[in-house]
Amino acid sequence: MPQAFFSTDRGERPENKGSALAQWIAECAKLTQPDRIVWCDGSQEQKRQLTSEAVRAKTLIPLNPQKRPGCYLHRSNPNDVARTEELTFICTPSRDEAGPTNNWSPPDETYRKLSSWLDGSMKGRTMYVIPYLMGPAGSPFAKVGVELTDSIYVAISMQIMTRAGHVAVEALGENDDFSRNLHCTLDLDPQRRLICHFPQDNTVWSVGSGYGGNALLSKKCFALRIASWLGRSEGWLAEHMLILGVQNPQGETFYVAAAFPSACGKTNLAMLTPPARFGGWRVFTVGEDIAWLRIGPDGGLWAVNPEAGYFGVAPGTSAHSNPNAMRMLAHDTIFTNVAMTPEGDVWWEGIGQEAPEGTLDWQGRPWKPSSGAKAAHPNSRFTTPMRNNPVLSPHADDPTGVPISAIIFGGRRATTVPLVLEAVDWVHGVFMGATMGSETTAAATGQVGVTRRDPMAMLPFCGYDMGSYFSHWLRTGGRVTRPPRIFMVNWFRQGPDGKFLWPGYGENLRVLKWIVDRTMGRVGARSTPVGLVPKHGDLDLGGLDLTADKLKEVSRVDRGEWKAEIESQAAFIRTIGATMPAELVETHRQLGAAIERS
Ligand code: GTP
Ligand code: SPV
Ligand code: MN
Repeated sequence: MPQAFFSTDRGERPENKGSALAQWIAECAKLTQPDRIVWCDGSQEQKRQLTSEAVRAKTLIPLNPQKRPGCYLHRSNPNDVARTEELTFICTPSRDEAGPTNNWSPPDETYRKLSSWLDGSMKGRTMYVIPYLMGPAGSPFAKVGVELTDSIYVAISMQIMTRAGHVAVEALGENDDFSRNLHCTLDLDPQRRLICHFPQDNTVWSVGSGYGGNALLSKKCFALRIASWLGRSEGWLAEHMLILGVQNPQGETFYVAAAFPSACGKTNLAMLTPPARFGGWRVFTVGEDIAWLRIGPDGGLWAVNPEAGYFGVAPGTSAHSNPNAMRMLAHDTIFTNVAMTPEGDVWWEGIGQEAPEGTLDWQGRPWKPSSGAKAAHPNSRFTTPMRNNPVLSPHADDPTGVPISAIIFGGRRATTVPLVLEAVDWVHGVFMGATMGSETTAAATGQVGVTRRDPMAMLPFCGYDMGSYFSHWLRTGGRVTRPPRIFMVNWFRQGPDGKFLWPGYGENLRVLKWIVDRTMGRVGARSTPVGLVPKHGDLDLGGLDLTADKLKEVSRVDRGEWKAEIESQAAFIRTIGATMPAELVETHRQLGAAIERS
């Protein structure tokens, strides 16, 4: 029998034993039979307690407190290092509701199968109850979720990633409208690993994994897959987007939301440091992974970041590429699967200096540069509160969100897609997002570097039929009276030597400047068959070491490459099938014809 008591410093627990929350927790405890139930109240005191417990259990390794105060290293099971898209399911009554791009399984059968795996699964373990609020307290955007987990790493991480504990219980009140997230690591056997979403029940059951988007259920599972479903019926959008504020030397601030696939540059763009030449410019982060967008009373699109922390990619982060991130990671951060130096500091590829002798790799084994293998896992990450970000926007906690002037889509493309393109109107912009491609990365298991269609960077995260999702975007365009302009960018085009042509990172501000100037009608553009591009001289490239040849190559719209792109888009449109909106099929036809004519 589970010893179902709530242990906490403050004795906090659902006041009403008969509440939907208390009942659901009791049901899950009856199934999983934990020895102990710990109610997470979100207090610093409890976080300290849990952290010491995790250190005793060797789940967290304290880093050198002189070099990284309040920082810890976690090493995940080597078989459990990234999201597993092939084990992620949308469980709707019919397959059509999940659509052709999602794995589907029927709800009843899936509940039965997972219940058999979960039966007694927390015996000898603690079940942590984490009530969390997504979005600023008091915001019309905000939603409550509750995650039950047997992982202390997940429990601690959730307190960084979300507004957890008391604030969420307060927001829920006597309401029964909360996302029910049950997570159990079982024995971390990939054969018994499944991440299942039941959108009709606002429920997620995740078993057999303890890492990232598989386990922090507030993130991809609730804030994207389930929330996209809720957004469709409630008339808003849940997107895989960063939100940034860019301030010009005149002191005007513009807000931009950008969707790039996993490990394609959201965190980096969201906290960009402008190049020296752009002294009067500043960038502020509202969000770096997820945006919830609603039409405001002014007819414009408004956005909040539902999260309160960042789960960001470590490799490639340096004082050069992202100085704000390096400052942010100096304290109170959990690092997962990075390398550790003999002095108890962290190290990863691209951190900006050589690894000292005696560095241990992400699995804790002695490592040498000559060993050929990476010291940090390519999907190694940091978990850090947004409060640590030195350029956090003063509006990050604003219940009304921020007004969006531009939406940017972008992928990782070695060829074809130029540095920046502007859509001629909303439908064209939705088409650009819907048909975009990107090369796969280490953020999910599977082959890296394969170009696939990743519509709006939501291929792994849309909780329902993709064609219906495109229609929702088109409908939103019909309702928004002051629509943001839509753009497409590509920081990742390569030269014949396989090197990136565009310097990226802080220099991306040059493109952002053109984008915000376009939204204000302060700069012109040139038409190409695939969209609008900067006129010669309009992109400020002063002080940049970029040859004319490279600039030409990074901006080139190549007829042959685009003919291949059109073919690949056509194949994708066929996959979507009958729910693909006719407007987008027609846009594709027109694009094909324009390229033929060019
Ligand atoms: P997720 O957290 O997986 O959603 O990733 P993300 O979209 O936030 O990507 P992130 O900013 O963490 O960047 C992923 C990788 O791309 C890192 O290794 C970065 O160093 C690299 N990167 C980011 N921006 C640029 C850029 O402008 N140019 C180049 N060449 N690389 C970049
Ligand atoms: C992504 O893969 O897009 C991430 C990391 O942001 S995870 O939380 O694992 O989904
Ligand atoms: Mn992401």
